[in-house]
Amino acid sequence: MDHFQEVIKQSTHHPKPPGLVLQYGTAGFRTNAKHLNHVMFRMGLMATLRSKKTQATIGVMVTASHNPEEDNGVKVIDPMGEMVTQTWECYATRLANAEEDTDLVTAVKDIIQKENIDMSQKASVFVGKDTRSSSAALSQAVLSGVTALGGLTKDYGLVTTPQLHYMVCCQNTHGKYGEPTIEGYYRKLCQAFIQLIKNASSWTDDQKQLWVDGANGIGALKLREMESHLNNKLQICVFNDGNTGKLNHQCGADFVKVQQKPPPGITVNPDQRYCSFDGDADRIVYYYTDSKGRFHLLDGDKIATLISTFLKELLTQAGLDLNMAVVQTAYANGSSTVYLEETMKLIVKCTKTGVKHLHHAAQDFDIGVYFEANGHGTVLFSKTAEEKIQQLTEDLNASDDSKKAAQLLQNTINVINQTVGDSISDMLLIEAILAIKGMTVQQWDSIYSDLPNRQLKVKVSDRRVIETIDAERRTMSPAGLQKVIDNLVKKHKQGRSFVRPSGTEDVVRVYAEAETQESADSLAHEVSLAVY
Ligand code: 16G
Ligand code: ZN
Repeated sequence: MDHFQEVIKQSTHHPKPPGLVLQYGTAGFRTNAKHLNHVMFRMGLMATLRSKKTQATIGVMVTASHNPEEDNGVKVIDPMGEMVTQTWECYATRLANAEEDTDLVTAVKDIIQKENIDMSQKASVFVGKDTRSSSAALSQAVLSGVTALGGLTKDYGLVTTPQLHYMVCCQNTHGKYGEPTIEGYYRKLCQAFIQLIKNASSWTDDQKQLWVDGANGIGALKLREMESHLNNKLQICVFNDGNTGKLNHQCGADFVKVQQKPPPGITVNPDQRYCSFDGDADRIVYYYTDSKGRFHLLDGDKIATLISTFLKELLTQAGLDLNMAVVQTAYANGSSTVYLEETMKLIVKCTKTGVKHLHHAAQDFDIGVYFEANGHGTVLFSKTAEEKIQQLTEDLNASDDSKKAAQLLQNTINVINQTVGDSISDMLLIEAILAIKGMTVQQWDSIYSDLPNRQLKVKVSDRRVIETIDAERRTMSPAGLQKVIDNLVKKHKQGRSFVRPSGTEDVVRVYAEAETQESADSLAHEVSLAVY
């Protein structure tokens, strides 16, 4: 068959380093960029097959998110803008590790047969890349893979990960979700933002100002592109904009969250709002320093709390009977869970780490707010929820109050990127909520107080011996480990701890929280000794 000959021919330009074994992990493939050319070509092949199978456009994003500049990676995006399904993750791993040309063709044929793919179907693949120096060549390799199997490509060039998810969803919903262009994305989000804050108590010029750490990456670039669409309603001051600094180096959401401090080199003034994006702009955390110079982090848990509180108030005001839940992972600060369940009376679900798990769980509700503590998250609205909200905005018999609430809900739907966590979209929603509520970042922070916590990593000979259950909150093996952890936890007031093998690094992660920082630190230390 022509296609397979073409695959073999083109594949010689993207040779696989012999013996190299990679796995499609929590967020795709991720490793040093020099090992990835063949993987990119093969993901181009896979996306084409997936497109033929689903008869829809598929996305391929070249990025390694918050990893260092010398790494790169790739994520495959399914028709509705979500992460590719699990069965296809296995195909991805198989394709990436196929040793030579014939093995590669066998792997391709296996997928065609298992999935019963009609190869005469058309295929269409959208490709995007982040600002890494290796991304240009790697995204070319993806494009070659698509072409080798006769697929059509659209190269979006430099985009954030969530922008590419958005384009794929727009394309496959025939414009119902929006226009599949960068301009269309800015227009939709910014118009919704402007509508949201239309009746907000007026912000002073100072309050309109938001300082954004662009992680020296794509987010910074895209914020600048978006600026003109905001009609000066928000003044975004970007630092770590990539002009001098290195991508993700001493900056970005991951740095700020893990180090619990602002990126060096900027003066964090009290009473100003700051936020940090990560390298592909799908995560966001906020922070400020108080008058005593103490640093305060508002992570994904605080963001989920702000958003779900806002939405719950609107639902009550609108008189809409829609169920809402907040989805978290084991990393969610214990105080946030207690606050959401006991004070807000919201349903709280806990899933395994990794966006796809949270996303999936959030789909079970009319409104599902999901956030990982690290700042990745969004809000999902069911079709029913969207319809009921829409109807209420048009209901001639509805009270002004409930109509106003419905209108705000409608604009919230439009400002949020429902396909995946999105720094830009989350930022606009958070800014709008603060403006509408006339809330300062300090007031937001004081909704509840985080329990002191500590994260550690432990290097072990084989991290896979650790098996977890109960959304990673408990270990099942090695035998006896959980009992030891339980006994250690008992020694600390408000203590909680868990361990899990990382999905992105060859380490075991340890999390501990307790009443005081000292206690959290020693609990984390004791548990890591038990793992070692
Ligand atoms: C990936 C995940 C992120 C998760 C992290 C955990 C996506 C898009 N990203 O970056 O959600 O928090 O992995 O890493 O799913 P770990 O397994 O090394 O702790
Ligand atoms: Zn990211």
